[in-house]
Amino acid sequence: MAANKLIITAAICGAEVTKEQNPAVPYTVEEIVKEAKSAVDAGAAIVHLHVRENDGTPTQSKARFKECIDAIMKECPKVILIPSTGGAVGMTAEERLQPTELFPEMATLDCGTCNFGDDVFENTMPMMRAFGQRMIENHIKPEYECFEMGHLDTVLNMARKGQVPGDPMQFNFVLGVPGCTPATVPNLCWLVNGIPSNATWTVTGVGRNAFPMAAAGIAMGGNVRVGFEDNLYLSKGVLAKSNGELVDKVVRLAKELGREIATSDEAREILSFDKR
Ligand code: KMH
Ligand code: ZN
Repeated sequence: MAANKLIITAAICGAEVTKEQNPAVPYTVEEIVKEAKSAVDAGAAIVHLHVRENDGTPTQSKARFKECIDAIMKECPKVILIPSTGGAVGMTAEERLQPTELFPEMATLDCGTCNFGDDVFENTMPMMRAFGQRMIENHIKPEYECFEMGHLDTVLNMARKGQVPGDPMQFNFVLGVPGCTPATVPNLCWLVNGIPSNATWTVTGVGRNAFPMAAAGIAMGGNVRVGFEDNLYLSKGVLAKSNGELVDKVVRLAKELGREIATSDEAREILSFDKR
């Protein structure tokens, strides 16, 4: 039975972290493929994808996404890819939407404006309606990214109005971004209690919250995201050498807590890809 298995997502690159912080952060296509493969080999069913120019500059270029997606799919033909439509802080909606033109199985849809460290990550209602419309038209299953408690209500209202793809919804609760909802178990429980009964969810803990939130997600029957986008350390003061190391730690936690790991095809079943 796939239903109770744990889906691990690896957010291998992100838009904000740099090689100065951890030399293993991937920029080039080859580095991105290597990191994706390390994560998949360790047990990730899904890769959440941002891409960079060779010098590390974040980009939402359709051509760069295509190059990276094609190269990853050659090495990991089964993996589910979730390209980002969040991009980096300050990008326009048109820039951010480019990967949806490649008709991925899934893409992120960010559910509201929020502080993001010293910056503001802008997701106005008109922007979100445009993103929802695009995903409806292109039959892309969104992963609804909630950085704040209020983001959940926002996207549930949009779903009721048919402005974003509806049932069954997949949420990713990203907790612990500086300036957003803190990564605590009560906050996670509040969010999980608010989702529709047929929805699925993932938790992402940022920075030092990565593994405590992973353990909570595993114990609560949800799914887990880890990766360099969210956290660069394997343990206090020890940089992870690869995304695979971070995924492997989640696999170990899951084994200790009695959750089996879902393959990519099992993840497609759990996430109801047939209803896209
Ligand atoms: N880079 C963050 C500002 C997403 O991928 O949809 C936004 C982000 C969300 O990473
Ligand atoms: Zn992202």
